[in-house]
Amino acid sequence: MEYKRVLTIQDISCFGQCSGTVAMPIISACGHECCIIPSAVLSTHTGGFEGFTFCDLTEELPKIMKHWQDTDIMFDCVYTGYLGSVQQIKYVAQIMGTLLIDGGLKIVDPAMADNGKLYTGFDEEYVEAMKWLCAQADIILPNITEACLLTDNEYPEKVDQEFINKLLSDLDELCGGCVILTGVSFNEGRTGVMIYESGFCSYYEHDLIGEGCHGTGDIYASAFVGGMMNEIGAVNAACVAADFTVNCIKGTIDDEDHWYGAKFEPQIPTLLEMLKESEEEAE
Ligand code: PXL
Repeated sequence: MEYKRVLTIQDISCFGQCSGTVAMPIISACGHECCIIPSAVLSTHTGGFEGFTFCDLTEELPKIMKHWQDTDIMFDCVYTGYLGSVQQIKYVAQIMGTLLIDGGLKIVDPAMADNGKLYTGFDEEYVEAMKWLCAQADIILPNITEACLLTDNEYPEKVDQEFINKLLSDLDELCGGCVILTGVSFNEGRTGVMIYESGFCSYYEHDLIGEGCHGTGDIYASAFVGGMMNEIGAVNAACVAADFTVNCIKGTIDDEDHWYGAKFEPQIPTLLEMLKESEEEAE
């Protein structure tokens, strides 16, 4: 396995196990250098805490990019998560165009909504900008809510195969690369991930545990990026990331005091085992 250099661009929520504080340890544990451009620093994430602090770092983005450009610091992959504004999305596109090596991978998690609702602070203009960024990506990782927003489909109470096919085809039209659609549930107590790549579709179903934990989208996307950097392919990376995320939720769900995030750290050894197995199979 080649050692890769990944750049993640997203916020650092200092407490709450999401975004940057999840991406860096997981990608590093997968064996790769993980650098960050923090888009903002918050005292906690916005999902359930009151009175959190927020320090916007938008205008740092082009400055950091310029310094790295002058220093010849380049990346094998840029992975973006939660971004705070339309201006940040524009800067991210510039960074991808400037700091990625030839053939480098653009992975966009359009982290902006869940359970039929946009996160606090996002609006229609932001959704339009995210559509524009996804159109430039090699791989996008929306959940069903984000996928509906990106394709102007109404968020359904329940999905069926026909709706998922339409959503995937609309997403393919938007992105043209690989689509990893998460939270696709056809059966009670089960959920899964759809992987759509070069006209082929695969579905990986797994247990649905509880009502979902905060930050699990970031855990999933980070493990997926780790898998892609280990060159196990999008389908294997999507399956390994799903199993890892389920393990993280299982290890957290009984601890009521840990409502704000998922305990991913104790599961890292199993992630590495699953990656190793996948790598060996891929050889
Ligand atoms: O996990 C997504 C996320 C990331 N960063 C911040 C958030 C959220 C979700 O609410 O509030 C600041």
